Amino acid sequence: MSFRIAILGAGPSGLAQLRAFEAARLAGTEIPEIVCYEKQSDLGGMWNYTWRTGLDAYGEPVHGSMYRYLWSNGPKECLEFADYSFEEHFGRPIPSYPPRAVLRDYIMGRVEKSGARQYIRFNTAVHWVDYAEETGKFAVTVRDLKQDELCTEEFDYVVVATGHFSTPNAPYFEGLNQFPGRVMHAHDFRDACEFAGKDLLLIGSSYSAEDIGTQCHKYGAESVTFSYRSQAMGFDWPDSFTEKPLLIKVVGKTAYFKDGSSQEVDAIILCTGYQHHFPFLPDELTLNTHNRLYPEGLYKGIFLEKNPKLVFLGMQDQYYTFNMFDAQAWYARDVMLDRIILPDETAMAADSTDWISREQKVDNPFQAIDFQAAYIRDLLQPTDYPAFDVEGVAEIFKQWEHDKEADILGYRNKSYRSTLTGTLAPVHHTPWMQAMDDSLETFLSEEPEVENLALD
Ligand code: FAD
Ligand code: NA7
Repeated sequence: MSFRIAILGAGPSGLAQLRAFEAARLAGTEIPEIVCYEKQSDLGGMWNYTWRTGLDAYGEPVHGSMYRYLWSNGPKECLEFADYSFEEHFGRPIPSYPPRAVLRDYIMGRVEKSGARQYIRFNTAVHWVDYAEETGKFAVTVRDLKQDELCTEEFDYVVVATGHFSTPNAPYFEGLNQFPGRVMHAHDFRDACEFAGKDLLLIGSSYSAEDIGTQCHKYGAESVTFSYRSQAMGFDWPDSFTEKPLLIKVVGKTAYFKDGSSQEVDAIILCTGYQHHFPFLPDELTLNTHNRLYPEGLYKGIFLEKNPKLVFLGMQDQYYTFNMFDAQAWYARDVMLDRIILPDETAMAADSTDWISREQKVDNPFQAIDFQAAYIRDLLQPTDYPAFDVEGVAEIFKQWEHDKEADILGYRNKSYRSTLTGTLAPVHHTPWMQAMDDSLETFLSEEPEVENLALD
């Protein structure tokens, strides 16, 4: 086949694109030449843990925002690849909420099985992407980080799969620059043990605040105060947690909130989300959006309407993750293989307007789950991605929401049934609050954890 595709990033989204083409190749279809550029030394994207913060060993921004002791914050049954079940990978059923290393192992397993690794150029950072109207081709400039060499190659399609949870949105609050303790963004948070015995202030009321707050409590923080801009999380928190309206200022170690109350704190963590940031894209090719279910300007949430040969994967706010990236990748593959023909720009914009008006009517998490399920169903319909019960997964997400409301520190002890295999997950040997060791070996062992390793 005479055309070339560049995939930028080898996290779950980029790997989904590689896997989609491999599936077509194995089914006898001739596929284009593919090059996947990945700046890290291995695949897995966000699921690779790094101790580094700031810049990496080569001066590139550190991608990782994950931290030690991170466990899946949703049931694994909701993200299962339709062509590779957890049971197939681990050879037996495993509990519903695995720690990071276990999910990474699962992601790696499908890639190794499919042979997609051969397409990836590791330690290679994408620095610039240009598009030439005259030739209809992209020029992708990358830096080989080990050799410290720039090189440019031409492609017919570019798939941007660089993630959007790496560049912090870090607002300033009066007095932060004089605060006598640690101030950091969630992106740089690595180890909750650092905050044992401390009084913490976390700004934000979404996943990062909830998870970092509960992690710090689990590993010994004295107290956790959340400060919200729009809405409190409203869980039934234990006594050492408080939810306050927005921080107004800090004076010394005292934090002052919008309701006139104040609180002494030792450290401040900005859990204020991330920016979609594409420093390698010129203005006319970039995607400007906040973290939402249907980013504007992307047909099917994938194709840049202004230039649909530029494909974006995984740019949505996410309930569904790995299986949604697959649905997008299979659809994108079929467009690139001319199996699906895109409509003209006006029709694409009209379709997006319709989805965006539906998104605007969403006003609670249950409706958001249904919205994302409908979006995925729409993508799956014309492709040969193996059938999966999208609505069944939505029901698990809704149960998960209820389980969190019932017990924010205990919801990870619950089990759900795989919509692929029909198997109900076994209960983990150690309740999450007592499970201090997040290694793959301990998670997969049959023995309960007896020692409280982290607090020894
Ligand atoms: P990423 O995983 O971010 O991968 C992007 C890849 O692109 C990376 O490998 C990166 O190195 C590479 N890259 C970036 N820029 C360049 C460049 N210029 N040149 C070359 N390569 C580049 N999802 C869940 O389903 N369950 C969870 O429990 C969960 N927890 C999360 C916890 C945290 C703290 C965060 C931040 C996210 C969490 N997520 C979770 C969401 C997670 O982001 C997705 O599961 C998934 O990793 C997104 O895949 P992706 O491939 O789109 O992006
Ligand atoms: P999210 O889900 O995008 O949430 C960002 C939060 O930060 C949200 O509560 C925002 O409040 C809050 N925010 C943003 N800007 C401000 C300012 N200026 N002041 C106060 N609060 C602010 O990001 P997360 O990091 O929680 O989650 C991202 C991913 O990481 C997710 O997939 C997880 O699995 C892990 P708002 O509600 O908009 O008022």
